[in-house]
Amino acid sequence: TTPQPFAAVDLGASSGRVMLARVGPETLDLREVHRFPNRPVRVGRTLHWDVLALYRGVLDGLRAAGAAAGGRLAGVGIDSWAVDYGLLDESGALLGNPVHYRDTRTDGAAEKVAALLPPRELYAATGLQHLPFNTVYQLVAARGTPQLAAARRLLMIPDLIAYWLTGEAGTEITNASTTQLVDPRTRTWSPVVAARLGIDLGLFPPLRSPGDPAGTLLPEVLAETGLAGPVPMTVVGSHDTASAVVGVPATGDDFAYIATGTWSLAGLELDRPVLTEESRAANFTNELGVDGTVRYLRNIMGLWLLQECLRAWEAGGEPQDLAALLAGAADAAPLRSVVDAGDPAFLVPGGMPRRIAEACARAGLPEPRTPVEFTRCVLDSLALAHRRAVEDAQALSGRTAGTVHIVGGGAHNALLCQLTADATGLPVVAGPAEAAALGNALVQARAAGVVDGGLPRLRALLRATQPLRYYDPAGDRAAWDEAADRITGRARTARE
Ligand code: LFR
Repeated sequence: TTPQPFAAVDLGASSGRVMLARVGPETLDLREVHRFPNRPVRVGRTLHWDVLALYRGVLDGLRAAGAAAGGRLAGVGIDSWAVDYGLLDESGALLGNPVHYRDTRTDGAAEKVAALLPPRELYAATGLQHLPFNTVYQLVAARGTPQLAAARRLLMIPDLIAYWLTGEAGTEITNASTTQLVDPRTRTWSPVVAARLGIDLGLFPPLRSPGDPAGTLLPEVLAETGLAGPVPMTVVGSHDTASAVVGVPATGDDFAYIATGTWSLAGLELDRPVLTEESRAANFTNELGVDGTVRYLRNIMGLWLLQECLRAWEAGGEPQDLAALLAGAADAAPLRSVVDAGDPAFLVPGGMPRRIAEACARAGLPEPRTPVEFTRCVLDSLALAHRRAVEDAQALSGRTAGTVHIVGGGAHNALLCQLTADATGLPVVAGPAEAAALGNALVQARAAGVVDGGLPRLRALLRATQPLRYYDPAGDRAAWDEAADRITGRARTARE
């Protein structure tokens, strides 16, 4: 059988891309056909996503994918970051631009939610880690606004784009699980949580699962993109992290994964959620994965820390070359200055070098001064946070991990991969960097009958076709242990 062409749309917080995957029973070839920036826009006080620019990028990308595939696509799937949404009025028109999860409108919302439903109960019912921007906090923050009052429908970002492409509305389950309104045991809405928080579940169109059909591209979309119809859309793990975990090239189940990009999402794949009080205290999440799995993980600030430093240096008239910084950081003194990369204080944009330096000073550590020192500080801190998440996930779930897989953009960052191996004391397998797009394409190809089997079979295809890099733990164990203790102690004091 000849390989079939699938377009995987993957929208990240800093860029969107459309990839063309040619998939056959034994082949998987991925190529980027279009990449476009995702630049949030502040209007007044509110930070928005520029969702029409993203949609235009998707259309341009589908046109490029079609051109590269000879005008015909076997399918389209879309994934993006989680938690954010657009509101539609009665006619299906979008009511305002979706608000960015890093917007500060959710300040104080957690207290309001806690007054309605204590955090322990909320965790026992949904298994979701506390992130200040979870959809429930956004909805509580939006309460009383004319926009929410006028809304007849709520669509998560990938579901919104899919609605524009096909005219059909649904709520994809892996992404729905990040709203904090889903019970991970039943994998459906929790009416109790919604009722206690006064959230109308009727706003959400029906739930659907990866592999389900998602309609066909509208005639206007075919005209815009030059594609020959019909082009089916398939529901994929529309939360990018869910697709990225499909794209982890693991064998067996003795592994941890770290999906790195703007965030580091570090944890384990489980077949049932862990809803204990210890798990809540450790801020682990039970997001839903593809094929009935649970993504048991913790959010870590990720390469956002470095991206924001780069942005600050550029704005200050001292733009830096990333490759040179990484080369310098590899030779810089290790573990000199470290911060808690899980600290939500780093969530909002702006002034990152200063905030990192202040955090070091508060901990009695030397403040980084040069861009190279900041880079080393960020990477050491991320490696420590990776170690902590991998260890905690095992302790809390009773499962073990003999290997750490790093997928996503950070898989290209050799220093980060090596430091993660050193910090965890475990072998690291790095790649694929485009795990989310690959997971997206594989779920489509399986639904189309091009490949068959469960996640192990899809992962075997990844191992056979994608270049991977291997890092063995090295470095000074005692120094990592000591730094880890210091950070853990500090995080504990901060929580108390
Ligand atoms: C990664 C990600 C994370 C989610 C964050 C916000 O791109 O989807 O999984 O916590 O973005 O949506």
